[in-house]
Amino acid sequence: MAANPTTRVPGGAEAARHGLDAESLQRDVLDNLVSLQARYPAIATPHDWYMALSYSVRDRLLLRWVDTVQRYAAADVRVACYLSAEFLIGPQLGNNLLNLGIEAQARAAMLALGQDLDTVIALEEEPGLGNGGLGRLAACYLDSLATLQMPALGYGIRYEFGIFRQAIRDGWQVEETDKWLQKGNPWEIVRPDVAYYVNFGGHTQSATDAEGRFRVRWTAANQVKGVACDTPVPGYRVETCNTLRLWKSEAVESFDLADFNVGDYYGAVQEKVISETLSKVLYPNDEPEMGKRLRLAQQYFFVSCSLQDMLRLLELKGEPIERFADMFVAQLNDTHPSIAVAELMRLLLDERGLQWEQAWDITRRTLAYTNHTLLPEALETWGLPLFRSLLPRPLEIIYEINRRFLDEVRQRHPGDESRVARMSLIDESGDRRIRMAHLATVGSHAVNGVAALHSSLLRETVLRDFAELWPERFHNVTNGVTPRRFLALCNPGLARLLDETVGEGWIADLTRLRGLEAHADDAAFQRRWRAIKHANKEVLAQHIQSATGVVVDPRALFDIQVKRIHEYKRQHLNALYMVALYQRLRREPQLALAPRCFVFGGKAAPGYAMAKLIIRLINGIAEVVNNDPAMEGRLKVIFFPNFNVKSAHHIYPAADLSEQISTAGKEASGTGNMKFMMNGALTIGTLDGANVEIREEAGAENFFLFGLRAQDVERLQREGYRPADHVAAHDELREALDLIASGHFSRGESEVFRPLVENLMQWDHFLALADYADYAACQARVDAAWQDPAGWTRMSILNTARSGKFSSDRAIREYGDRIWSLAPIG
Ligand code: GPU
Repeated sequence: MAANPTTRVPGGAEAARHGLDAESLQRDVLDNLVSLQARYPAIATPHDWYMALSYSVRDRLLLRWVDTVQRYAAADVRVACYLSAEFLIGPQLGNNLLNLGIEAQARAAMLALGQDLDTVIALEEEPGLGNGGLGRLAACYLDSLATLQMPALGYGIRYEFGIFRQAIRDGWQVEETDKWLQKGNPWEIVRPDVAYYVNFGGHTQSATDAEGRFRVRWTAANQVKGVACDTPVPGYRVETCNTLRLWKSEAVESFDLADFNVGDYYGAVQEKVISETLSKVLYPNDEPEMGKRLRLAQQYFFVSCSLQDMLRLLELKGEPIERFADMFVAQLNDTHPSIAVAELMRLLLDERGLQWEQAWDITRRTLAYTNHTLLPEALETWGLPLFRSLLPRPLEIIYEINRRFLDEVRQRHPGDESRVARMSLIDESGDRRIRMAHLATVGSHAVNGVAALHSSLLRETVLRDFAELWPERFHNVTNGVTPRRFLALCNPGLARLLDETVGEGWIADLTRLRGLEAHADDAAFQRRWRAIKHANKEVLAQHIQSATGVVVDPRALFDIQVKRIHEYKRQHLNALYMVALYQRLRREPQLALAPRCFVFGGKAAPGYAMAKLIIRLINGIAEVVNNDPAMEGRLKVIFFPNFNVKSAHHIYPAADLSEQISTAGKEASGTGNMKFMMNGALTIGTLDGANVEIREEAGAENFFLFGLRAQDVERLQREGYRPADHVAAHDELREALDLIASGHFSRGESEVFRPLVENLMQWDHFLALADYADYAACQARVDAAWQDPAGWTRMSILNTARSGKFSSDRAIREYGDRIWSLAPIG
């Protein structure tokens, strides 16, 4: 953890008053051990100690938490609500100690109790409430919102089972249930009194109310209750402690009782089972949509609860409904919460009796939409029959929004019916479907992409017509990651050196890392830099050995690709290169190549066969390479199982090379690329997503660039791409594919990888073969650069020094200034 936190917190009497000193912590841990875990030290399990310490830390957050909530309720300020189906928050204990500045005190307290703090921290179950980048981004943004003391709330779903645990058996991914709540969650406070009802199914009726106004009544077939489960989100060394509010579904008792009374006990239980299923499990698909009924129900459930909660908070603030948009802004994290457009309209029209124009004005001023993908297969749409059966009233509202919107389009472009069809909220080309990205765009005052390139492509392709109609609504906010978790917490060795070199201020102002540049060529500083990296690699080597049994040498170049497994991210391009290297080394054992350790990590969606086959391939290559004596000291291949936030803490700090090799134009931003850069890894990458800006910041000479550009990719695919031509033109590539097809990496079974090889030879949708030659050439430049340690270390230092832009603090300031009109209240 960052150096000497004792200097950053109140000391002596001041600390004792806040209960932040080691002695009072020790006392409370003991108390909690008895009063909450019902255990004495002599019989306490390590997990009991974890719980006792976590409760003690949570207690120390409570005062700030309550104060912060009160401040927001009282102040005439706008609150940012971040609506997201995923929050991949990662383990909490270490992070909360860091942000409170009491890590040293906790260490001393635990030591006095005979416990090792790091061991206790390592026991925390990962709250895996997200799939990958999108969910982790939401968590980084919560950390920055609190640190910048901006009034904010995160709203999402409290999944009982998060993302599955990945095990590897015979080289294949096997999914295991994630029972993260089994031993209890000390960070969560359930609030049975903060609960809302959500309608599903049934029918609507229109009638005139007592005042003679037209009103619609939705008679639901089923109601589900959402109960708030709150997690504190403390800022870094500030008084602010924001809230992550996740909704858990419960059965509505009155429904059960009614059925029970008429004797339908099993019917009542059945009803209960359905409503309690709603927040049971996170859908494990990253990007491709799956069109499942329960998924739509989850989305509507958490959006409706969140909007109802905002309306209740408005009342608590004593503000009239007309002021809703002045008091709240809701950021939609991709289209998953985009049903908010229809639901906010419904609440304002049907429940509050507002007129359409006023309700629409409030809705649009409240909502803003972030797009996270251009991949057509990932753009959410819902078939009308499914949508109607689940959400009849929201569907009517969507029809009316669409009618009014298309009138506007027709007025602007008379006679241009193909434009009307393109822009409609309903896709009428096949079976009729609702286009959620269009709904989100029409219902928002701001739309943004997540990296400069992505935002341009968004304006030029997927949302082109909309950008033409409302150019002023379109923005870019390049993603960022929190330097607290992804540098200070996970890389304590480097954090100490940074403190010493540029001062401790870097943790809350990452641009201060620029101060490292002056030391980039200093031989003594370089030695310390390398020693830290080496120590981090030793730690990762230990974890690799315990997870896979394979021993790796920390002196090798650690070449790492960790992220979800996807064809567009091209783990298979990396795999092809490993096979080629293996072949070269087999043929020419004396070849002067730097020893490399390739490390992969990442989950495949359970239904994504090709991604699972890529995992099998990497493990197949690993098995052959790691057991070949001729490869000893030259080449190692590791598939690190169950990549998650917890294991990420050991992986980013140990990387020499960061693989960011997606097909240009396909990765919206990437955020792993930023975490690697901060920790001093050099990037090998395409001009895709935030790589473009990473290269700009680092300097082209400190980045290994290869591959087709986005416009080349587009042209090649338009003109007809022929993967076989690239194979014919490149012996090494052909031999690598042949070796894979031969069964060499599948214990002689040549059938195993056939679908993968055939797919590449015939289609290669993501142009891995077209980029292969340039990738291999670029890897040769990496090899040469590695042979010069001083030059490499200089580049590594400059990458960290110039990573300031990629702090989520910068990103959140941009959202605050450009999209939310929201200022910190310190
Ligand atoms: N992303 Br859409 C996800 O992780 N899941 C999704 O469902 C969608 C996008 C990612 C993008 O792939 C990645 O490029 C980006 O950095 C991240 O969202 C955060 O913006």
